[in-house]
Amino acid sequence: GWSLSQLFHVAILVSILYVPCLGQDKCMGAPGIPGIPGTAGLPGRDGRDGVKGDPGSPGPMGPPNGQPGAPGREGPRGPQGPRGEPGLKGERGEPGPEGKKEFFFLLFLSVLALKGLVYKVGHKIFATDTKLVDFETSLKTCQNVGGYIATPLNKEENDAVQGIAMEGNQYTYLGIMQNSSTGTFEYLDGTTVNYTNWSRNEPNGNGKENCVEMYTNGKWNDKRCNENRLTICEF
Ligand SMILES: *[C@@H]1O[C@H](CO)[C@@H](O)[C@H](O)[C@H]1NC(C)=O
Ligand SMILES: *[C@@H]1O[C@H](CO)[C@@H](O)[C@H](O)[C@H]1NC(C)=O
Ligand SMILES: *[C@@H]1O[C@H](CO)[C@@H](O)[C@H](O)[C@H]1NC(C)=O
Ligand SMILES: [Ca+2]
Repeated sequence: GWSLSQLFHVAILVSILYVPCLGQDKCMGAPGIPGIPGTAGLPGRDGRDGVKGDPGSPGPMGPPNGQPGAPGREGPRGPQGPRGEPGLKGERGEPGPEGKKEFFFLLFLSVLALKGLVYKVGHKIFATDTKLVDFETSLKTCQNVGGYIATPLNKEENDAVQGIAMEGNQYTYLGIMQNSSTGTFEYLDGTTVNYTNWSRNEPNGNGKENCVEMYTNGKWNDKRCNENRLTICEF
């Protein structure tokens, strides 16, 4: 049987274990005895490389008569030096194809200007070489000097061409032709004329006079293309 003192000890033990838990839903047990430490784990992986260290101090000076070291790196660009003396003038080059054309054009013009055979109207310059040739030859002469056979597009230009024709007292062919299939008079690029100054009863060629000449009074006449007429070019 239980002695009174044994019961008393049990009561104390029960009160130590349970009284602190009175009124609580859960009750923490008493902490257990710490376990024995585990055995050491496997060694960890190597860490990342550390930052580069400072360069070391220069080594001791080599022995005398040693080899010179390699040249150092190029330094920064220096300031600009003073301007050099100008070089000798080069030989004059051959004129290019355009320059040649321009040269002959200017020569042509200056000779004609002296003779009073050049007229300037707006952006156009009209000039003659004073030669009397057929339509085809006039056309080629003007092309060869970088121009175009005279083609008056308004009264002012017509007056300028007339001035030259009157000065030379010759008729001149214009840059206008009759279209043989349609019968209309066209500029040489094929567009229909939008300015004319036909003489009375002209054109009257009925398709047989495909070129256009200007009289010394400035009026126009349709004419065969093989007559000799004063060449007047425009530029
Ligand atoms: C004549 O006019 C027609 C129609 O506009 C055109 O197709 C033809 O090229 C012209 N001919 C000439 C020689 O200009
Ligand atoms: C005729 O047309 C040309 C362009 O093709 C223009 O320069 C000229 O001023 C025109 N003339 C008239 C009288 O409309
Ligand atoms: C026709 O030409 C003459 C001479 O250049 C000029 O006096 C006249 O005004 C011109 N007519 C027209 C419509 O351009
Ligand atoms: Ca005619």
